[in-house]
Amino acid sequence: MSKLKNDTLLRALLRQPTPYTPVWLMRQAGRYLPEYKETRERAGDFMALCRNPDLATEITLQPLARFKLDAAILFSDILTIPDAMGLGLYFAENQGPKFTKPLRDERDIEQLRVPDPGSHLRYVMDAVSQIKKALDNELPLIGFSGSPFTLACYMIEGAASADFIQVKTMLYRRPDLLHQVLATNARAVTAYLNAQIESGAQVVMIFDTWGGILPSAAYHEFSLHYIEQILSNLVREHAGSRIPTIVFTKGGGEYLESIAATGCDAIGLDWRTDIGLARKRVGHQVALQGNLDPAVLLSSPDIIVKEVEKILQSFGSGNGHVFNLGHGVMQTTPPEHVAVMVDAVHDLSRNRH
Ligand code: 1CP
Repeated sequence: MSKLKNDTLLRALLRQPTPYTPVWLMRQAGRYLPEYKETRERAGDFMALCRNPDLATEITLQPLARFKLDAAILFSDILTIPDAMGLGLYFAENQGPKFTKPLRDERDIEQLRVPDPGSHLRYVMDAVSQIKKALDNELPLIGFSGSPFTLACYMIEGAASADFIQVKTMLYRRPDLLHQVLATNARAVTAYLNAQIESGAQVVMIFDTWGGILPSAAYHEFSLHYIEQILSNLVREHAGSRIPTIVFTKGGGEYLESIAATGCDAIGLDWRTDIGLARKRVGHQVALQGNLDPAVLLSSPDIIVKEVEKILQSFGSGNGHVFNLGHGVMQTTPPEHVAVMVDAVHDLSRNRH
């Protein structure tokens, strides 16, 4: 038995009965909140926030003070792993993430090592422990990592990209080299997530933001295969509780059956997939998380309520749904609209359980 006061997220992820549909938002802490911008200003830059457990805790709690969310998510970033591998992460103002030493040739790849989560990534584990303590068993804490392929995209390009041409070029010209990066990343992600679980994360989510850019066969070979490897090496039970896992591949709607077969507990759906059809395909195997189009939150309260209702209706009655957006909250989202969404999910889902 969990001592959590609100365990609806854990129960829904394990497809157990809940009184209502739990809800949280990808990127629920971030630049759409004025209090986030204020704290970030104080810290100087984004990585300074991640590296300081007091500030990471403060920011994790900010959306929980405003909205009746059913989960907290660690405030950090997926790129902490490549940074700990020595690639030199930095954020240029309004330009997204960059690396000073991206993987440029075979030698760089040969030198790549799995970072020890207890030393190079100690600051993340300290943040997890401190957030867990601050939550005081009110809500579950979600830990996360990028997928090996999504991390490789940034490590090889050296920055965000619209088309990931260098990664794809390596995939076709030197698949052996890309596999070498992915195998190292998979070991790094496994150690990182297991350390987050040891530090107190009660759910873990793998963000495969860029798996959807690949052709189907390449998706299975270069992305899903490594996710499956991670899942089979994760600690699935800690302190007497099952640790549910969520896999989110943006653009992965075609692959639901093969994602479900990896052994994850839940699949995160982006906004393109019909959640009712997804449930028919894999709902007997896994829970589903999603999948309101983040742009709906730019509309108006009455439209938001209608769109929430459509998703709840499409999923239908019963267990196994965690409400979320189909991708991260947009920066221009009015915070009041998030409150409308969260309250609508709770109010409109009670008679479906
Ligand atoms: O203040 C700022 O300027 C930094 C903006 C920011 C924030 C708020 C970045 C830089 N990362 C984050 C936090 C973050 N990143 C969280 C926090 C927890 C939460 O509240 O949900 C999480 C889960 C992430 C994960 C992440 N980082 C992903 C996967 C999820 C997704 O959105 O697809 C990816 C791809 C990144 C890389 C990254 N970090 C930051 C940016 C702007 C980006 C995207 C770069 C790109 O466009 O390719």
